[in-house]
Amino acid sequence: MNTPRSFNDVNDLNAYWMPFTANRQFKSNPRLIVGANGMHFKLADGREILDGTAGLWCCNAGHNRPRIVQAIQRQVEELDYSPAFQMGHPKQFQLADRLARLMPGDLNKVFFTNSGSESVETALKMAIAYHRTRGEGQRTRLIGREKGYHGVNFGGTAVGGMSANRKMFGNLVTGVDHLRHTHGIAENRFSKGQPEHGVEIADDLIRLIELHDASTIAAVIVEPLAGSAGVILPPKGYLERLRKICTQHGILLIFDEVITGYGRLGEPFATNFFGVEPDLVATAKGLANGVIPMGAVFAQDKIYDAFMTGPENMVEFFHGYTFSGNPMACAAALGTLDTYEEDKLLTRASKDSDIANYWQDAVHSLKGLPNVVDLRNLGLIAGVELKPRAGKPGARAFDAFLQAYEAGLLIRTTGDTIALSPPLIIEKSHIDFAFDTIKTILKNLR
Ligand code: PXG
Repeated sequence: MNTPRSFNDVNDLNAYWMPFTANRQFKSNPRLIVGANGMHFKLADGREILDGTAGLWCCNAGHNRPRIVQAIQRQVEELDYSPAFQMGHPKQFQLADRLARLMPGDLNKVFFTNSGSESVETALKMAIAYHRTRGEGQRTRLIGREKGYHGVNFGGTAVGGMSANRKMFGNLVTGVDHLRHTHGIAENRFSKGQPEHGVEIADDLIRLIELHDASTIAAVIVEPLAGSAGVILPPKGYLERLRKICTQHGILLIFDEVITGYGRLGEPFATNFFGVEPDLVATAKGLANGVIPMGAVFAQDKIYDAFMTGPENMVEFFHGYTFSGNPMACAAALGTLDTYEEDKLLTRASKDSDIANYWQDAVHSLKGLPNVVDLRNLGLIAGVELKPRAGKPGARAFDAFLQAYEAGLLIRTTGDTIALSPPLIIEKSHIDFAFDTIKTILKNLR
């Protein structure tokens, strides 16, 4: 097979419209990945770079893990595809069962999708339909949060709260309102782990209930920890308070765990980590280690049961995807769960573990460097917030991204925040390299 090793022919770059990418800038100076192994990507020029972002928060077990590769190879020879509707194959049931066992509480029903965006749409539709099945069809309103990111489909864009993602796309889904975000509370700057201040922001939900009346609200959706908008942590007690208000008013609580799921916080899910059980959980990314697109929505038993009422020959939930639970994705996810289990990855960065403490110390060692205005961390996540250049938001952090790439480290930037979310197999030597590299860059970045 002919693996392209360079971008010699400029015309080659024209056809591909790249997602969430500055296309013209990229194509003028492309960055091509041709291989990966463990903690590293291999570039077209032969260099290796440390993966500080687990791909896009998804390769939690690191790259090219043998169990996952073999699981897919075996599957493709055995059963390539089976129809997702009115037919099943064994691995769907095995996988759902294993996942339900990982998730705490009553979140025992699992619906498969192909991405985080699809998981979000699925959860939102489940919430609205659930109320209708119970005779509360007037509960259609969805509440999201400012700075929230719930993927790019219409429902997720509507409940999301990043204006760049919303402003081009018209009215989106109507009947949506937003809580305020919890970013930028001055007293929380440079907090280690969960910040102390801001629990009262959860009371925004009471304000929205007073405005719209609880009887019109189907669900509240939040990321337990917001990744895309720049690593925004929930203040202590905040998620607990949201849960309490939702319960009091018959509103479903949806956690979007697309980035927090599968060990990112040192527990299988943020639901475990924070000890707060939502009614629905949207996941994707780490489920199949980013190797094959896959998502899963977890629903409490009571939600599934509410649908199981009509004639038994009738479809109960008119929703699903051609590739829901497809054999290759299920095989990859089962191989992923085996890998997580064997390497104990889902709890590797648990609170006060050696690696979580080392990570936290490394993050906060950046305090005092030029333009660093806040540092945030939880589990194996870090947010390094830089002061924006006057009139050029995002430019300083993007320069840091380019310099890090040249120096052998892959980071993500959103606005002027550097976000780090490495594979959970990271060792101390990698952490040293990543933060030494960032330190050198920040010392000299203008
Ligand atoms: N919800 C959340 C919380 C996410 O972070 C999605 C939904 C959508 O998932 P899909 O699989 O449809 O992309 C996401 C995706 C970043 C970054 O660097 C984050 C995401 C995707 C790409 C980059 O912050 N999150």
